[in-house]
Amino acid sequence: MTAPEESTFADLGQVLVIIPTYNEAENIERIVSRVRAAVPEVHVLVADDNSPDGTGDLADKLAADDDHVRVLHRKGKEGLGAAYLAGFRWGIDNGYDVLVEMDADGSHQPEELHRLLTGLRTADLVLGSRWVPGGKVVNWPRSRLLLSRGGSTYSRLMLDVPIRDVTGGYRAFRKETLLGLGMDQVASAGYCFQVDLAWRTVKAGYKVAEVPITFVEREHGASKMSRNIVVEALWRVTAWGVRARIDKLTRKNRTT
Ligand SMILES: Nc1nc2c(ncn2[C@@H]2O[C@H](COP(=O)(O)OP(=O)(O)OP(=O)(O)O)[C@@H](O)[C@H]2O)c(=O)[nH]1
Ligand SMILES: [Mg+2]
Repeated sequence: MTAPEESTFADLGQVLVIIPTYNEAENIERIVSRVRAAVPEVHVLVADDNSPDGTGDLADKLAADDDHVRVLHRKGKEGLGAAYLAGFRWGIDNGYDVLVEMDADGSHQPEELHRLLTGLRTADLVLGSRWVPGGKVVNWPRSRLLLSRGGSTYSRLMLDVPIRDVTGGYRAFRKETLLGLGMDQVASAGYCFQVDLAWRTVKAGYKVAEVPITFVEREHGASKMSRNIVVEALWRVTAWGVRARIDKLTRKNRTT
């Protein structure tokens, strides 16, 4: 006889961990089983963009053997942001209360998920953070470290958001936060998707908390990071920041 499943985070409601995938055949089985082992009560949604390497089929096999695993098959590669938005909508429509973002490549360790969920008891959005005390990055070259820290600092100053790791993608949202931040107006698809969501959450007045994580560089599979993605993100964050400053000045002039 198996013991009844112990529910540690029942007070938060039903939790869905969304894992977007594009060519993650080498990683998908391992990451899903790590999530299931780390917090057995959560459900997993793999949001696959019709990966040519067969990730979607592997995910279907996992779903066939485990009723806590589901797969959202999408037409083709549309970027991580679009996959998350589709996953959030699917989760909300299917009655989930907490939506978690997690990469497939092992950078976001399922064994640290309990930290994010614990943080969500007193916050509306919890960010797994590399740049708060206790947070760290394992196996990154200096160039990537500088890029990530620099990108986060630039976004924080430009957009005036009090968050140390604003580009990170290991996050837990309450459903109400996603509904209240104007999810349907988010157009960013790539790297600045995370900055966009965090900024909207702060602007909408929600409480954001950061918990330390150890981010581990991917061991298997290819990176989807490119120079174009970085340039696009930099450009967008700059445009958002400049627009926000102009709006602020215009409002001030109107009232004086
Ligand atoms: N569904 C979907 N998932 C994507 C897409 N692009 C990236 N992903 C997934 O999003 C997650 C993050 O992508 P990564 O390639 O790890 O990006 P990164 O962490 O910035 O870069 P590396 O870790 O260096 O590869 C992974 O699970 C990817 O498979 C996409 O267009 N569609
Ligand atoms: Mg990665």
